[in-house]
Amino acid sequence: MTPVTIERIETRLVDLPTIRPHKLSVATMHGQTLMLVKVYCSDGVSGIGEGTTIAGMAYGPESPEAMKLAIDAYFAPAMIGADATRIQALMAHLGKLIKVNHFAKSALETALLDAHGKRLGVPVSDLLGGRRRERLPVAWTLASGDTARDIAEAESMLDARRHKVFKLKIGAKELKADIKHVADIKKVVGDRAAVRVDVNMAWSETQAAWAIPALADAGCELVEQPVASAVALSRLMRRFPVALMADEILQGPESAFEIARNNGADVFALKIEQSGGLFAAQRVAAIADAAGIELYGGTMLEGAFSTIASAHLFASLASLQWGTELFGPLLITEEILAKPLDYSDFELTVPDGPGLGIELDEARVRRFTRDGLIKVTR
Ligand code: MUC
Ligand code: MG
Repeated sequence: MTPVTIERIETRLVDLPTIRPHKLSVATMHGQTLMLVKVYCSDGVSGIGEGTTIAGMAYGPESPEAMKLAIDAYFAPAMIGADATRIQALMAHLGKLIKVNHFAKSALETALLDAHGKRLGVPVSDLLGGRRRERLPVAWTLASGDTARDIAEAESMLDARRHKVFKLKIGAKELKADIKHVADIKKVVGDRAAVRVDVNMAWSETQAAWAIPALADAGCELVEQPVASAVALSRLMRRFPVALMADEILQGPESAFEIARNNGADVFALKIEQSGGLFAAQRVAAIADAAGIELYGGTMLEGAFSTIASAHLFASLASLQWGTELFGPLLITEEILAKPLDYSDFELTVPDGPGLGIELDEARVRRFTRDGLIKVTR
């Protein structure tokens, strides 16, 4: 049998506005940039992957521009001519040639899985062992920076049956102001919705030790990445009646193992990009399961391609105790797919077509593409 090889790789940056400013402790986002990569194979099949981060370089180590450059200059030349069907072997080879660059690796692995699923006529979830669920619960982040506006947004999400779990972004203001913000929102939504917070590493350990009990009293059930240090997070564990979640400190299987070994979190925010791809995220999930750590399907506020790649993985996991936050496409004003995703009844339907099961609306996306396409061929 002639091997199926990679013939051409295209990358592009797509700049899209957000529906409102999205305020995190580290930055305020007004738009989102998707780095889309398309891998063309010798059998005529192609696949699309996405690398997306939050607020340029304010959140993670790779900017969209850096992901694109790394693919154009380093990954693509090493991939052209390689067997497109031996995805794990190819990713292991690339791992030896190129250090870290987790987001770029996740984008490329997604594109290869999308293509291979299309080639075999199966969804990506089948390539990951098969889905255990068709629909995923999806949380929404309230992050307008204004309590009244967040309450109005929560009410409209509940009315539309879109979300009944709300993550509040805190850490930019004084502790007391943040706690009041959380308490005010929880008071209004009551038992109709769960309230969680993400501090994005903004607090010192002593600030966290003071604030977490007050958040628990306010009805908050989960505190995500309150401090920057893994050691400090592990010292905060088991002191409060709320779950503590690791996000930024979770950078793939090795860090997952270290956190687990040090009893460093109750919950992992599992992210395909931060982990270094879908297979790496699958290994993070296995470590969590073995250590008795619970799982939450996280997001980098990605567009449809990385969101749906994540959905295929999350649908295949044995445990997903805290649901997901795969709402990224809903934060963007523009629809980039030929057929929109199904968000309904507080959940997202995992597409069941071949590959990712979604199709890019090329004409639409071209309008938002920065500087045109870059192609790398042999
Ligand atoms: C993060 O820190 O978890 C996820 C949801 C959101 O609003 O921001 C992201 C990143
Ligand atoms: Mg987070």
